[in-house]
Amino acid sequence: TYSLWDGTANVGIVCTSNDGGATWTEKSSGDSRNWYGVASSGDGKKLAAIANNGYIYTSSDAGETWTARTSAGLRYWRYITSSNDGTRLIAVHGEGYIYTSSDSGVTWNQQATAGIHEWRAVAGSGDLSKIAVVAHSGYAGSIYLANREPPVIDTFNLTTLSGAAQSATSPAITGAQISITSETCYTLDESSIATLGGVASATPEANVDILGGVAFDISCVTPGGSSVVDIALDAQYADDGTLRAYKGVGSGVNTVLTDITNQVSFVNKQVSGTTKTVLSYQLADGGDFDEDSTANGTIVDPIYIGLVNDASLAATGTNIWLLVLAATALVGGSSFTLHKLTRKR
Ligand SMILES: [Ca+2]
Repeated sequence: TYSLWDGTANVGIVCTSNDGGATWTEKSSGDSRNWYGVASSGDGKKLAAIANNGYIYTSSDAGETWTARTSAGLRYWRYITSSNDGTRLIAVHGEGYIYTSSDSGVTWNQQATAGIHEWRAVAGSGDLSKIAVVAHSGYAGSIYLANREPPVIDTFNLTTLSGAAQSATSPAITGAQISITSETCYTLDESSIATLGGVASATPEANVDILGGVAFDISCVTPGGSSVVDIALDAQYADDGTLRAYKGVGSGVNTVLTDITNQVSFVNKQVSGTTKTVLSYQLADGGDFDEDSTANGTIVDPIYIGLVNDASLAATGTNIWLLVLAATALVGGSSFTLHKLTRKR
């Protein structure tokens, strides 16, 4: 038997178990709460807990550390459930709407179509594409079923840009295709789309040629939303370890670049029947990569792409990349500095 409550009214703790419930460990969220529900990803790493007359709390390290997610408000939370991968969450409270998150609880969307009810519990399929929610009789009890709308994809071919908007010179950039996928931020503002050239100096690595940049704004239906971006270069690079991604501040030759390669992926895959190198990353309105730095319904994203021009490095890039990964795992916080040093050998 286990004591999950410490005996004091309105004070609770969170406990987790790694062995199917044989032994339990108390986890602190910073201070005790009147917990009402908890949900977990399939691997047990991503947890989300709700407090009565409190906030939603999330953990991405199996309950070691917790973050209060205040954007959904201080409410009489009653139930929370998680998708298998831990990215999607649905939470309900005792006097209002259903709340959903598609980014592991960082941002929340109010779902008003089912109305205001005294919600009690939620169940769903593994990806939470199908859900069932039950309401207590206080506001007319009933069972509600919902199917999640698939994410919206918006695509733009940079070859269709007018000359004035086409400042890059590398065909890999000028012939690229932007594709964004999201349920909340899925509209490319076509008047904002341009390719960027003219970055003549100040690359973080001496042996990197900047192929050019791509600038575009994304409109969101919900402020604070996020979008997955794929930029399919009009080229196929055999070794994705020779590609770099940068954020740029400023313009033209005064642009200051910051290496964000470790926060994106370069993958060769089929795009419209041709294998191309695709740069993929995630943008969030108000997140680190949003140039206006505010959750205002618009994501502003210039990104630059670089190519290591050292032929000997390119030929062995894959092996060096693995060494960098191994070294990074050892040194943790010093990884950025080591990245650059290792690659320059
Ligand atoms: Ca913004």
